[in-house]
Amino acid sequence: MQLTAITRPVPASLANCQLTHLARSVIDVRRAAAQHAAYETVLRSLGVEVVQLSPTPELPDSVFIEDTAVVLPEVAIVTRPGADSRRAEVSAVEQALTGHRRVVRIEPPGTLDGGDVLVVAERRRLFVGRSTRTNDAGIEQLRTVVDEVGYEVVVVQMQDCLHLKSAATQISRAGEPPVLLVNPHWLPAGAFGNIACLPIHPDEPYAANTLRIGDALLHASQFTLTRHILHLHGYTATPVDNDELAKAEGALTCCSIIFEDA
Ligand code: CIR
Repeated sequence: MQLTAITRPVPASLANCQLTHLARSVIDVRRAAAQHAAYETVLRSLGVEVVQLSPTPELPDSVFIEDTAVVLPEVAIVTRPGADSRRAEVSAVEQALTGHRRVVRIEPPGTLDGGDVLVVAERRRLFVGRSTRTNDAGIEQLRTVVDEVGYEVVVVQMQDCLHLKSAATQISRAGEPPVLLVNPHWLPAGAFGNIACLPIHPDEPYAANTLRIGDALLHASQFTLTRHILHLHGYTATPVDNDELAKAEGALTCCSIIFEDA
């Protein structure tokens, strides 16, 4: 199984990024770029083919490429990001995906950010956050597309966080009974039905974003208390530095679109 990750470089304009729940602080763009390069190196070390798109200095949030597409084995959905300033990000991503999948687009008035879509393949279910970025029209368009290929959409109304995947990601290996790492304070009770949920450490509200690649589970290095909880539950997580990109409200999943190539 060959995995491909599409990434995008850290733009010089990163300091002009969208911010919703964080106060603006000084971002060291060179340090962010170094952390991003190290993230790509970790992906390559896991056997992932990294395809980096051309730089787009005029698009401050373009490094957070996850928000521009949802890629399933059967179809790729190119999103219409909820923030106006991010809409121009999608065309290059659509082009890059065209060789790999049938591509469907979210159309106005729908909005959808990829960070709001948590795919639990074992249940053929997409949990979709209704957020400041993702609206009902976007969710309904997504539902129509994925219903045709056998996935159910379950809407989750989060609070106090940007995207659903800020609050929950899957930590179990593909094919195993699913287990999610969650921040329960940002989620309604029972949001994931009977899927097992492991809560993050309450002192680390941003620690629920992990990136599972085969046997490896990547986790932002600053969240040591949650990593200890993961360890106690039998999950060995690999720490990856991303605290500079976190100032732009980005996490680990945001920086790539990862999919299996046919
Ligand atoms: C934004 O607000 O759109 C960016 N500054 C951060 C996007 C993070 N993306 C993600 O969580 N999927």
